Parts: sequence; structure tokens; C-alpha cells
Amino acid sequence: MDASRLYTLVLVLQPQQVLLGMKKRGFGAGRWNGFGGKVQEGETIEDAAKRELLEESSLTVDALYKVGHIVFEFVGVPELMDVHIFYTDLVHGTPRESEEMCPQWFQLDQIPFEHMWPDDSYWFPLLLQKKKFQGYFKFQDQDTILEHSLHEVDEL
Ligand code: 8DG
Repeated sequence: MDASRLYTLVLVLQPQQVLLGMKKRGFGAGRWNGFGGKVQEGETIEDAAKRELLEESSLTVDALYKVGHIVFEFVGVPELMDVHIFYTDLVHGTPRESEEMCPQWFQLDQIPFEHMWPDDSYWFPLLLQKKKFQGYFKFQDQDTILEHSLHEVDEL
């Protein structure tokens, strides 16, 4: 079996809007996304999710809810990306631009899917309905999905 690396992703969801950040550098640069990154040694996945949210948006949270788990494979890259997705509806602070992300609120019917990772169009509708999901996406390159699976689950 291929080795994988743990990542986090946090979506701040309010009844009418979602906070996304424009990724300014590194992997996924030029795309709107939630806030997250690599889990570091010695931290839990949830602690990593809170740390990345704070580092990238200046926001803090009391609680995060697990909502999804997606494994990404890129052809030619031996390491899988194991991404743990959370949402929160209550944050403290004001979103601030960081070196990595420029945050902006979007109305839920104006989510900029054409400027997001292509898999997001598949699972965002589940997230918005607070349905839990598990998925696998195989990419050829950063724009092309070769295969995927996605299903709702009761527990993550
Ligand atoms: P660095 O400091 O090492 O540059 O990076 P990091 O902040 O630790 O990690 P990163 O490379 O920015 O983490 C990638 C982020 O992108 C992480 O939050 C998971 C997320 N992500 C993917 N693939 C996809 C995807 O297909 N869709 C969405 N929405 N997010 C994704 O890695």
C-alpha cells in the first residue's frame, strides 16, 4: 500500500455564506479553498486544523465538526494525500490576510467553483447539507480527475 500524508481542511460556514481563502503560494496557489495544511508530528488532526485556521486566517474556534475524509492520488506521486475536512459555524475574531491566504466571504449560491480544486464541485453540496462523506480522487494533473468515488457515511 502507498504511504500517505495527513492534511487538514476547515470550512467556516454561516447560514448564508462560507469563508474561503485565495491561496497565494504553494500547493493549490491561485485557487479559493478552506484553511488547512499538513499535520505536524505530535499534534492531533483536530489541533492541526485549529492551528492552520489560526495561522492562515487569524480566526479561532471552540469546536470543529468532522465532515469529510478524502484521499487524493496524483499520477506519478507515490505519496497519497489524506485530507481530513472539518466545518465550524462559530469563529472568534475577524478574518485577516496572511502570507498564505487572502480570505473572503461568499454567498452560498456564489461559490467560485471554477476557481477551486475540481473535486470541490462534487463534495461541497454534501458539506453544505452537513452530510458526512468519504471520497477518493485520482488526478492526472491539478486540473484533471481520472477517477473518483464519493459516498455519504454515518460516522468518520
Ligand atoms: P506548507 O507550509 O508546507 O507550504 O504547506 P501547508 O500549509 O502545511 O500545507 P498545504 O500544502 O498548503 O496543504 C494543502 C491544503 O490543500 C490542505 O488544506 C488540503 C487542501 N487540499 C488538497 N487537495 C485539495 C482539494 O482537492 N480540494 C480542496 N478543497 N482542498 C484540497 O491538498
